[in-house]
Amino acid sequence: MTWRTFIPALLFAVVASGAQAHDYKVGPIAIDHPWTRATPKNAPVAGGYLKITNTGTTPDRLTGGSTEVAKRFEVHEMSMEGGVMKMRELRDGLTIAPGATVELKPGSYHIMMMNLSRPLAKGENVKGTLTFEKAGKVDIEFAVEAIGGSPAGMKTKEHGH
Ligand SMILES: [Cu+2]
Repeated sequence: MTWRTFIPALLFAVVASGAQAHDYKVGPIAIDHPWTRATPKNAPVAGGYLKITNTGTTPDRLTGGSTEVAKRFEVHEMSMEGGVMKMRELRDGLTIAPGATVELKPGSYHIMMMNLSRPLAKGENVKGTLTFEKAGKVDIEFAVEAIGGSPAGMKTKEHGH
């Protein structure tokens, strides 16, 4: 690689990594890398994943939000019950203790975008908001990653509601 090609390659790498890691702040709440997965045609739901850190001194709660692609937005918990993976909506929201980081990820806590109005395509960004009980509302964007393996199929099946 000559210097003529090296410089553009370096710039591209910086831009690419900038797009990968995106974060947001609202009050003492820090949000890291919201992402979701591309969905097959006519998929009714998509999961939303991100890391939330509470840098404050009092607990806060993720109580809801919205996205531009779904009518409903729910905060879900996934857990093993008697050897079966179950999901349920956290109607009181997800508590983030002071100093704690909670990761919403496949197989664990997640955001459920329900009644999708269109399929999600890899590489696009989906605009949304998150609402915290104390810190308030924050605009975010979910980066759409490739269609996953089993979790995507599993979600479709388990979210027949
Ligand atoms: Cu769910």
